[in-house]
Amino acid sequence: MSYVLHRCITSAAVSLAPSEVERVTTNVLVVDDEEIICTLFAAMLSQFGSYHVVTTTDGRQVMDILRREPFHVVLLDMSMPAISGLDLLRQITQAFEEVSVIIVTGHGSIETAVESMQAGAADFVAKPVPAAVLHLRIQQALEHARTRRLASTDGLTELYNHRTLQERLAQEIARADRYSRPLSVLMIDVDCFKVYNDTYGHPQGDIVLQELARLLKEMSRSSDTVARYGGEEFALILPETDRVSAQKFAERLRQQVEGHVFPGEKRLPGGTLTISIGVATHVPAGSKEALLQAADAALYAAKSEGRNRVCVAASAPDGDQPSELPTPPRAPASPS
Ligand code: GH3
Ligand code: MG
Ligand code: MG
Repeated sequence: MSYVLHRCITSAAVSLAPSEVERVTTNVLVVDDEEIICTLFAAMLSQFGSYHVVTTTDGRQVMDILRREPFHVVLLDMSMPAISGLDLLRQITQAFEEVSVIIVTGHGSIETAVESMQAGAADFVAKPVPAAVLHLRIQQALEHARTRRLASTDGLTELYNHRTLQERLAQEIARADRYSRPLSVLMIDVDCFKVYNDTYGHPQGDIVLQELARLLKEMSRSSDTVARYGGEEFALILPETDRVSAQKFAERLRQQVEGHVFPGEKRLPGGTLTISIGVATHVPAGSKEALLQAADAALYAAKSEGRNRVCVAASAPDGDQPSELPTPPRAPASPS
């Protein structure tokens, strides 16, 4: 059998550090073409706190397993017959940035270690590895991932923060230019949010921002970047999305928020909480700043035209004017 589930949830055998206590169970996927190593690692981890271990001897199954179930850590063998450990590592880190991959190999060299760390591995350990060291390295990788998550996300909404938005946008623009693919950006601002805060207080306003963030995330594709730009402003990066599709998607978002019942919204102007959205589409070789500026100008237009509406930036690469809006559909949101 190449895909085995080892449930290693035991009572804590060691005293747990705070970050370990927070995480009730750590899901670990062990990938090694030798069945004995898989069994050994599962047995080793069963000694320490709560690990839920799944093993596979077939590297080609890894991406499917990761799509089916969330894992915190992958222990990845470097040399397997069916697939290169390095290729698999790249695939995992690209598709699942929240997963920490620890490379485990019997043929460790400095070059391989460097190469795998450059490809996004969280750590590199040589076989044979004592159980206590394996446990420690996993805990360090988790702590590192937690720090990275804190640095890249916004504390209130848990969306990406402004810095991550800028980094992602630069990457997506480079990708769009390299492959001549469409790319759009939405700038979103809550309408009359000051009134809401003045009426119910900031803590209640915070709850609305969290709820709104959840809606935005829920309606986006897993390949979209959903970020809090600042205050009550959000920004979305939509790869593979041209101007017309971005406009349709923005209109769907606007309607969803308008229809959603937020607590106390009756006392807002219009009796419901709404958002305004500016849409801009990347022009080949255009800059990140120009794209954000265009989306911001469109948002400003949406505000001045009365709020609770979508405005599209004037410049478009193909000169194709968006037509009247029948609603949806972009492709449905895929689970992230
Ligand atoms: P407009 O329709 O023109 O956007 O009006 P507005 O009232 O939303 O805009 P304005 O810029 O006047 O006010 C923004 C409000 O958003 C005021 C500010 O206190 C609130 N805000 C910004 N960040 C937060 C936050 O983190 N939590 C809460 N509760 N409120 C916030
Ligand atoms: Mg506002
Ligand atoms: Mg604002």
